[in-house]
Amino acid sequence: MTLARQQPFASRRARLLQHMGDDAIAIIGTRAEMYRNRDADYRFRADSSFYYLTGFAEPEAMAVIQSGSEQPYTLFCRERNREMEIWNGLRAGTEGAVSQYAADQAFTIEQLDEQIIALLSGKKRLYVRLGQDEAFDLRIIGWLKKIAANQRQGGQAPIEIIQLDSLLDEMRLFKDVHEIDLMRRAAHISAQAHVRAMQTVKPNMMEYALEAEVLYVMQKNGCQTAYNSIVGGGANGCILHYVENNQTLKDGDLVLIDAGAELDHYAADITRTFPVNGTFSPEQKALYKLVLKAQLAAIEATIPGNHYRVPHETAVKILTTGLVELGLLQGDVEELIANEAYRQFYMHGTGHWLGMDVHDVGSYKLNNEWRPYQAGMVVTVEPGLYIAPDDETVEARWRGIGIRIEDDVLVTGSGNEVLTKDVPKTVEEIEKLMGK
Ligand SMILES: [Mn+2]
Repeated sequence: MTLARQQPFASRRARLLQHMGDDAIAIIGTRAEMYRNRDADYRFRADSSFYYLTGFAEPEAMAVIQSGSEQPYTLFCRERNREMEIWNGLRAGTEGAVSQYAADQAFTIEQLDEQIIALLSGKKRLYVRLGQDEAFDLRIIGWLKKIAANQRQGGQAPIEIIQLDSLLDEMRLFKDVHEIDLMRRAAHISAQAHVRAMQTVKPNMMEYALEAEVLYVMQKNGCQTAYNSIVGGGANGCILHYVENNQTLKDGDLVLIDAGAELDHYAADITRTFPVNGTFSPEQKALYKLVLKAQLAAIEATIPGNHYRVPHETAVKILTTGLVELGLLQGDVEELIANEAYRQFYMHGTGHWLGMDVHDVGSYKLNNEWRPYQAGMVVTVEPGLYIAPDDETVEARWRGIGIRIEDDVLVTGSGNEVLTKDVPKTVEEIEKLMGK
């Protein structure tokens, strides 16, 4: 990373410092590599909030940000080590932490315990992430004890300890221009991946083979998957978190793909459902059009002025009305909504915040009320219908159909922008793309 690329991270650190106020210090780390089995590691991925503030993607690092100092940003990281770098790749080291990552000063991660005492002493407020990593919680307590033991030598431990995530989550909820640019690109690459899946699917293909087509586009464009992909044919589409992806895709079934790319720590999250043989059956088409109608209306409701839950309420109303019209539910629509009868077929919410994490941080309520949409928020809109294969309350022809349609929506000052618009979703567009 060059210093110029540090600009978005530096401005986030400056904003965090403003929120923290005087005499405050924040400490945030990113974990070590994790073993997958024996001596093979999982691919490392930096902690989202740590990366958000630092742009530093190596394992085993700790950022300390303090107000009222000439050197507000200290980075602790792994030191350079010729032998380790030959085996495991280059490291920035303490010198790179300053020259490439704009740290005001840097120490090795091994020096953390000795250096942190001086940094903490005299600060009134300590912002940390508590309750997620017990070893780290204990380490903080150890530091505080050490300062307390030095009181007669003038040591002053912080008086208040505050959850750092309460500040960072709120900052991360509102995407800056740098983040929006990355999310647009992640969304576009993910859309292309879904297009490829529609173009390559064939009856008797394995679900994992179709998954490979999706992953191919992501990886070819420099992305990872943001989460484990769901590729479910037929009734597997009714299993909300189906990830086995090891069954045969059958002629006449739909396939549901929920897959999104992660580009430079930013996620996309798209679901499309389409016929394995390229043509929707009448029942599939009826349910699909209903889900699409609900999704389009929910997207339209994802605008400033509406609160978080309006798109969900909009989708539930349309789905319930449609289910009554198709004969899958019987009774009065208002009553079916009030007693949540629709949950037999639609049992999840209509969306979630999206950003560095696929289920991104940020509160959904303020003062116990659903919060309003505001410019810079990104949310998924993903209604679905899932008719269980053994549901004897409906005619046999509906059973085993699972449909979800999901797009990523950026709320703007005047409305919204669908980031994932480059993958088709009407029946006509899909059938045309699939060559029918
Ligand atoms: Mn989602």
